[in-house]
Amino acid sequence: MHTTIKTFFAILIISTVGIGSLSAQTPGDIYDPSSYTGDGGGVYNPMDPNEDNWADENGTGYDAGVENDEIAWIQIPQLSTIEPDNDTETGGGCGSTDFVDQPIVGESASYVYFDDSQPGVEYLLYRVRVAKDPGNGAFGYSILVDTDGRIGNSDPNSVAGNPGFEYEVRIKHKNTDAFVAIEDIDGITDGSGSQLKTYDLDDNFQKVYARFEDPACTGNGEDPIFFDFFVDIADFGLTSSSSIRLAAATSTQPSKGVLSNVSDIAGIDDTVIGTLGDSLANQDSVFIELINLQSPTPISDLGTGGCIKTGTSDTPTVFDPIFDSNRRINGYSTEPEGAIVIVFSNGEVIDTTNVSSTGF
Ligand SMILES: [Ca+2]
Ligand SMILES: [Ca+2]
Ligand SMILES: [Ca+2]
Ligand SMILES: [Ca+2]
Repeated sequence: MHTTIKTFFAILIISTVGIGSLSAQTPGDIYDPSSYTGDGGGVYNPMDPNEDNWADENGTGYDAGVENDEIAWIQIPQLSTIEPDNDTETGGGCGSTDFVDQPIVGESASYVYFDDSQPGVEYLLYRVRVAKDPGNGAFGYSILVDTDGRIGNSDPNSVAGNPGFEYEVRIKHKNTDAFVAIEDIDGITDGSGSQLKTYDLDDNFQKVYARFEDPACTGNGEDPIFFDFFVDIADFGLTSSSSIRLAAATSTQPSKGVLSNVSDIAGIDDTVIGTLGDSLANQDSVFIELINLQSPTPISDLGTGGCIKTGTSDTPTVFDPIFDSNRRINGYSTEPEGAIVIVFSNGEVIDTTNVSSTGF
């Protein structure tokens, strides 16, 4: 009898290991799923809408040569075609804070998606691609958000160390108090933004095996992974008509916000920072360049079939002459109603308004 039980356990353990190793590294596998059970008593999980623990559209893993996702992720624009490996300020190359991508197949380092499919709640999802699973390591992964359409000198709250981001959505990964949080960082540089909302990491976060990464990291014994995470836009105080611009960054010190200790910025070879003169003279100027690739995009445009708007808007026309005694400035614009008009005087912002059907 004793011998029989030992044999049974031996077979059980071997078979469990076998199943695990077969499925452990299949690209598209949500291998660290969320336990999110939905808002309002439902079971809808925006990161895995069909609840099959697979990120791909078929539930079998990504097809060969593609990342055919169930969610229609939208790429966050990059300054450089390649987000290279080994461009981290802190942390190792091909490591857990090293963003990677694969531009040859059109796959990026960071993504966004808006989901308003459920009544009463509007989700904003983010995805970033890193070279290595951090395990239980303490790292930070953040999306920096501009919500007022201003960055650099045009943002009155721009300061050295934060060129105009109003919010940070950040993952504090696998520490004693891990979370996903929305933080108000307007004018804040030292990572001490005020938390507007925190979510349990087990609920609002999942890990997925990616298919693609920088080829230089292939074969290092580590698999590239996606971090998917999400928030409710009401927790920012935003609505689906609010316009945003986004940049992603990692940190090796997740006790604070990412701007206090950037490891890797998505969409730029960080090793060129400080080597190319004014345009990329420092971290702030890189963020400004990245954000200025984007036009402020309504959140409602970030759903299936949407995109982040790019390019610059037409210069508005001002009715002149303008005298010192004028209290109002009027004009018109070829941009759609609701477009933001910013009025400067000697480089200083003196007022903003919106384009209406009759001008501004
Ligand atoms: Ca799924
Ligand atoms: Ca990188
Ligand atoms: Ca701003
Ligand atoms: Ca980078």
